[in-house]
Amino acid sequence: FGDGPVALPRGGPLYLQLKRWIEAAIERGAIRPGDALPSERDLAQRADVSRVTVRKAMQQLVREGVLVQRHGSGTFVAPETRRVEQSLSQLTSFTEDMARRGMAVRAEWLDRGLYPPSPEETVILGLGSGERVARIARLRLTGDTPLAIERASLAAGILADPEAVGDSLYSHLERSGARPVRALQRIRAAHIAEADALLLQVPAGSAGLHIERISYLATGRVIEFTRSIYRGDTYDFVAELRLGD
Ligand code: 16G
Repeated sequence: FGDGPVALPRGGPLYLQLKRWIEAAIERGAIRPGDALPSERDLAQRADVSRVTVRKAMQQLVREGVLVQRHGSGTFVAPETRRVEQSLSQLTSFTEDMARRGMAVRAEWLDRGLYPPSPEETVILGLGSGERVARIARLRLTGDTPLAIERASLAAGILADPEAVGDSLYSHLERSGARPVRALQRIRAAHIAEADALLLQVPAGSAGLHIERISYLATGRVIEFTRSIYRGDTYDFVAELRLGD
C-alpha cells in the first residue's frame, strides 16, 4: 500500500477511481486479507480527495464485502474465506463432508421442535392426518466462519424428539435405522436476505445458493425435506459428467 501519494486511475467519479485503486492494491497483494487500511484522513491527503470521497469508496467496498469495518478500530480487508468444493454425486452429510477435509464443524441451533406441518411439508413428507413435523434449523460453521443455514423438516414419526439430534442429523438417523440412501437436490441462485445475511456474516443481498434436498429411505419413503442457503463466496458444487449413450 505504501505511504506515498496515491495516483488514481482516470475516469468516472472520484470515489469510484479511489475504489478501483483500493481493489487493485488488494489484487496485487499490496494489502492483504485482515490488514488495516490507512485512516480516512491519511488516504484523503495522499489521493488529494475529500474525506467524503474516501468514506464513499470505503462504504461501497464494505457493502460488497471486500472491506469490513470494526467500530473503534478502523477498516480492514475482509478475511479470506477458504472455498469448499462439494461433490454433487454422493449422498453425504455436512459433518462427513467437513471431516473429510479436516475442517472442524459447529452448529448453532436456530430452532428445533415439533410443529403442525405446513401444507407443503404434509405433501412432500407424506404425513398422515394429525401427524406433526419435526423441524431443525441450524447455522453451520467451521471455526468462526458461518457457511450455511439449513432448515430441515422430517416426519415426527421418524424424528420424535428433535432435541435428541446431536451434532449430525444423519448419524442420528443412522442410529435409528433411517439414514437416507437417495436424494433429489435442487440448487438455485439467490440473494441472501437480510436476516440470513446477518447470521452468515455477509452483506445483505450477497450471492447465495439456495439448495433443496428431498431424501429417501430404501423403501422409497421421503425422510427429509431440507432448505438451505449456502454462502456463494465459500462453496463450489462440482459434478463429474460423462458422455451419455
Ligand atoms: C447436508 C445436506 C442436508 C442434510 C445435512 C445433514 C446439502 C445441501 N444439505 O448439509 O440436507 O440434512 O447434510 O448433515 O448438502 P449432518 O448429518 O451433519 O447434520
